[in-house]
Amino acid sequence: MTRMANGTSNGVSNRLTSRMMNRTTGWAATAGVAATATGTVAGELVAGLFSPSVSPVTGVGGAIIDLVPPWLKDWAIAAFGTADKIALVVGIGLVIAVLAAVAGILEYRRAAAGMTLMAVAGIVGLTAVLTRAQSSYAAALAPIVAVGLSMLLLRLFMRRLGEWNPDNPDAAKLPARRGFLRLMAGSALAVGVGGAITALVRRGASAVAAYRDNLALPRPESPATPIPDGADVDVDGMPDLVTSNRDFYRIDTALTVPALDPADWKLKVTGLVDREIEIDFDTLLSRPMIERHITIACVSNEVGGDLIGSALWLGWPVRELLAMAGPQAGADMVLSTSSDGWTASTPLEALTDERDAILAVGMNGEALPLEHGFPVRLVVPGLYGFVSATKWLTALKVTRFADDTAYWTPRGWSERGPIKTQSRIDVPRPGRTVPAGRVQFGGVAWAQHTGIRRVELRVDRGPWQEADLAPGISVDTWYQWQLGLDLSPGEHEIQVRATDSSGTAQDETRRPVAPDGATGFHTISVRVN
Ligand SMILES: Nc1nc2c(c(=O)[nH]1)N[C@H]1C(S)=C(S)[C@@H](COP(=O)(O)O)O[C@H]1N2
Ligand SMILES: [Mo]
Repeated sequence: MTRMANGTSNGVSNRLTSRMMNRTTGWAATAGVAATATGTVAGELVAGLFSPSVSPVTGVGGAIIDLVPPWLKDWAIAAFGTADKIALVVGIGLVIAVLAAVAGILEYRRAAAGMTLMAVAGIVGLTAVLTRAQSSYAAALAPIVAVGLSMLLLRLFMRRLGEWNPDNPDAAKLPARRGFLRLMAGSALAVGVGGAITALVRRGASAVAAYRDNLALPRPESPATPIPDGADVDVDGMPDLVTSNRDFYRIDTALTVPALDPADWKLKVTGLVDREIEIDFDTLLSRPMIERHITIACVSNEVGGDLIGSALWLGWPVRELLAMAGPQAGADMVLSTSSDGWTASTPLEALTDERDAILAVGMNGEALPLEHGFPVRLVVPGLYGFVSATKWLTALKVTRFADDTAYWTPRGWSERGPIKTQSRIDVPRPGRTVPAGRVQFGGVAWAQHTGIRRVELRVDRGPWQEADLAPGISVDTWYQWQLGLDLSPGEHEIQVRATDSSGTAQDETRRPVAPDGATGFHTISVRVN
C-alpha cells in the first residue's frame, strides 16, 4: 500500500525489474550459459573422438531412459512419438541451460558457488556415463573436459563482468565491457565451430553406435562350456571371473575409435591362397557361431599388472574361413589388418588348429563395443593381443614371416607372442596392513591354451605352500586361487608362482615386457599388526 502510494508508475516498474533481474545478473546468467555451452560442445567432441559409444549427453539421456518410471516413458512416447529421443535431448539441453544460467548468477553473487553447481552437475554426468553398459574409462574424459572447461570459462567471465559492472551508469564506456563481450563472442564462435566439427565426427559414430546397440546377435551353435561350480572363489576384492565390457582393459594405437558401418564392412582374405575371398557382415553373421570364454592379455602387462581380461566371445572360427580360401604350402603367417592400418602377425597354425581362434562379433552377450573392435575382431587363445587380437578387422593376408612384418615388429617387439604363464596376487592389495593371525590371499593365474595345474605362495622366501586352485572355465581362461596364511606381526614379502598343466613352472627370471612379455614372480609386501 505505502509503496504503491509512494512510487510513480515508472518507479514501480524500475524497482520491480531491478529486483527481478538487473543488467549485471542478466549478463551473469548469459555468461553461465555461454561457458557451459562451450564446455558441453568440447565434451561432446572429446567423446566423439575417444569414446564414440557414449558421450556426456547420450550417457545422461540413457540413464534417464533407464530411470524414468514406465508411466512417464509411455507418456513421452505418446506425446512425442518417434521424436521422443530428440525431445529428450532437447529437454536435457534446456535443463542444462537453466542450470548454467543459475550457475552464472550464483557465481556472480558468490565466487565458487556457480562452479560448485557445475561440479555437482559434472559428477552426475560422469556417473551417468560410467554406469552405461557401453561405457569405458576413456568415456570419463568427456564429462571431465566439459565441466573443467565450463568452470574455467565461468571464472574468466566473472572476472571480466566484475571489472565491467554493467549496472554502473558509465559502464558503456568502460574497456572492461569490451573484454567481456569479446570473451562472449569467442565463446559463441567456439560453440559454432566446435559444434560443426562435433556434428561431423559424431554423425558417423553415433549412427554406428545406435546400429550396434540394436544389433541382434545370432545364437551360438556351439555354446561355451558352463562355468564350473567354485570357479569364482569367494574372497573379497577378487577380480570378476568374467570381466565386464566396461572394466575390460583397452589397448590400441587408434587416436580416434574407428566407427565402421557394418553395411559397408568387408573382410578380404588374400595372399598365398587358392581362392581369394571377400565376405560381408551379414554373411559372417549367417555362419555357424561358437561362443568361448577366452582370457586375452597385453604383452605390455607388467608382472602383477591389470592389462588382462576374460570375456565370453561369440563368432565364427577363423579356420573355417581360411579353409574356404585354401592356404598354400609354404605359408606360415597371417597378417591381419585393421581399418586404421594397424597389423598383427599370427602364426597360420594358431588360426587353423583346434584352438578356436574366433572372428568375434560378440563380447559378453552383446555386440563388440566400438572400442573393442566393432563390428569384427580376432581373438586367438594363447597369444598376446599385439600378435593376434586385431580390432576393426578388415583383411587377412596369408603370407610368410619371411615376407611380411606387423606393426609392432620394427618397433622393438617380437614377431611372435605366445602368452607367458603368470600369476597375480589380488588380495590383499600390495602394501596393505592387515591384522595378525590368518591372512586371506587370493588372485588369478593363467597359462592360456595349456591350463594351470598348481599355484603356490611363499612368505619371506620360505618354502612354497600350495594354494586352493579353483577350477578354470577352460584352459584358455585364467583361474582363481586362494590361500589363508598365518602371519606373525611385522613386514612380510609374499610371492606367487604358477605351474601349468604340462608341469612347467612359471619363469622366475625378472624380464621387462619388451620384446615378448614380462616374466618373474609377482611379489608384494604386507604389513601385519
Ligand atoms: N586395430 C588394432 N587392434 C589391436 C590393437 C591396435 O593397436 N589396433 N592392439 C592390440 C593389442 S596390443 C591388444 S593387447 C589388444 C587389446 O584388446 P582390447 O583393447 O579389446 O582389450 O588389442 C589388439 N588389437
Ligand atoms: Mo597389447
